[in-house]
Amino acid sequence: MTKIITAALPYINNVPHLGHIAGSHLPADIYNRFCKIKGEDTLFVGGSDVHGTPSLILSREIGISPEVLTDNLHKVHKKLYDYFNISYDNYSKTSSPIHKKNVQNFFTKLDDNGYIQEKTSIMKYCEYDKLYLPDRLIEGTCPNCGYENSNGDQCEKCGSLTESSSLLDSRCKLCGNKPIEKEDTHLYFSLDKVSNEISDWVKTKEEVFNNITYSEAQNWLNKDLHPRSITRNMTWGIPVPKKMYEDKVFYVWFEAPIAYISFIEEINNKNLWENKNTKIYHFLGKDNIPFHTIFWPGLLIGNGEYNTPNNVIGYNYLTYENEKFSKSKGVGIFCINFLNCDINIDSLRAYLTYILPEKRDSNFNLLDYKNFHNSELIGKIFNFFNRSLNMVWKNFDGEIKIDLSNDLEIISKVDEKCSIIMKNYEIFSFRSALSKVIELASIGNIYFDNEKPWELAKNNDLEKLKEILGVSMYICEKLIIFLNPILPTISRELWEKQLQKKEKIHYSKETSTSMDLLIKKPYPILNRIDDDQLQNYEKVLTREFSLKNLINEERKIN
Ligand code: B3M
Ligand code: ZN
Repeated sequence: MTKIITAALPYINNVPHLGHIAGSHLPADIYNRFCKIKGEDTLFVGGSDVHGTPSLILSREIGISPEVLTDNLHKVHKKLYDYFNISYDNYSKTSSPIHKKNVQNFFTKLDDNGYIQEKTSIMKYCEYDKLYLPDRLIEGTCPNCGYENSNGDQCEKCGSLTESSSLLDSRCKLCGNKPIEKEDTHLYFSLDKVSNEISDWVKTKEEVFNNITYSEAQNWLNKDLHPRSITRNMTWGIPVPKKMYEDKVFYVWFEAPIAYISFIEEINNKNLWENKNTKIYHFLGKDNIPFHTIFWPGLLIGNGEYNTPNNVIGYNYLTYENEKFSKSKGVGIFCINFLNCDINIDSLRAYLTYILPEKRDSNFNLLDYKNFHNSELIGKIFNFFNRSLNMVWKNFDGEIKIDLSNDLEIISKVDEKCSIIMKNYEIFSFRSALSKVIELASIGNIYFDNEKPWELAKNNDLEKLKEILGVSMYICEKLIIFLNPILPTISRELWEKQLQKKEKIHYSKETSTSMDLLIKKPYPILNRIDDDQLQNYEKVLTREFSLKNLINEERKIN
């Protein structure tokens, strides 16, 4: 059995902000790493969503072609996900040749299966810009909630998917003029024809989807699923392989999900997606849920060749100082600034996990980050490592070889906590998994305080001392294993360098009471963050940057 894990494909019209990391890349990465410590086979893919109007407009603004723009911004994105240690097996882009072929074949199959229809309708046309206006270039009042600056494809405020033709009093986003109406013929995917299958499929996910995913999907099913247009009047995109449509490209939301399949094919066999033993997990933010629970399964069902996803793990929003992160409004922390900041990335990942917007929106706050780092990570977890390792080093030259079958009471308490942590990871409750890991460290600290090994050392009761430290190292090992998905660098260093373990980090349910370790001389793992440092982080991280300069820099490097 292989698990395919994906994170939503970021649009390539800016650099990512922390909300993107917390809302898809990081949780997908945590899950991938968790599966690995269970010894499972996974492929984790993602990539840049390069097509669509926003990147086209940006390229015009900067005065370069959309290819040059997105190729270079793609590199910046890739660099940042590497920096955050996102363990992609393939981070690709939707301009890849395999993807183009796959999208065209996917479409042809849908067409052959009778799920594509033509529809002539009145489109918005801007006489000033001489352009049929794609959804993204139209704004107007949302027919659902009345929000005045709603986009033509999805209302930012209520999240409903609108067709631009349904917007009230629409305006051209480029020039602000009112577009005229002009006839044009487009291709539509007959979502209505698969609506029963989609609804049956969503029903099977009642106990599987998290609350936000299930309720968003249900909201959608309660509306009429009608045919959705999948072609656009543009040149930047994947050409439609059908007579009379050669000058049109596919709508980004039609082709982007197919990229998951393409990115698997780039590094493995596409058949993997068709194999009934493969399981598929999509991680994404709230606004992407309808596309992944309705539209995408609809496309897969219509195509007929591929498996539908096993789970869609949707996230709420991360806000920054209580405002929504927004690339366009410049609110929040732009990941590009991390490249000039000496913040410890594992510790930041841990904080993001601690506040992951799983059940509701959550707020990123630097002071809160500092407190978490100092009191939870250092005060509880690393404090326990330090005190245990130091005593092993000082009293036994780093060697602990002992049978712990007399300590089953504490060991079973630890194992019980481990099963709870496993369960939490298993059901994608990563916040709670981390809280339970912190509780496990507290079990260790309380044990240590009660047993007072420093007194045993003073009284030279070495046998008893060894036993207490043996139990402590048992807890340390478990901590390292369960910290690995969240703090991959530190946990690996502890495992390989500090504990000098040869085998990979791996969790096994069976309790093994024999402890046989030879550790290296302990060294400080993480330092506390003080107020000056925090101020400095804030200054660096919220720094404004020019996208144009960034892209020009990137072009120079390459
Ligand atoms: N690019 C939307 C977004 O970045 C879109 C996701 C595609 S996932 C297939 O939020
Ligand atoms: Zn215009």
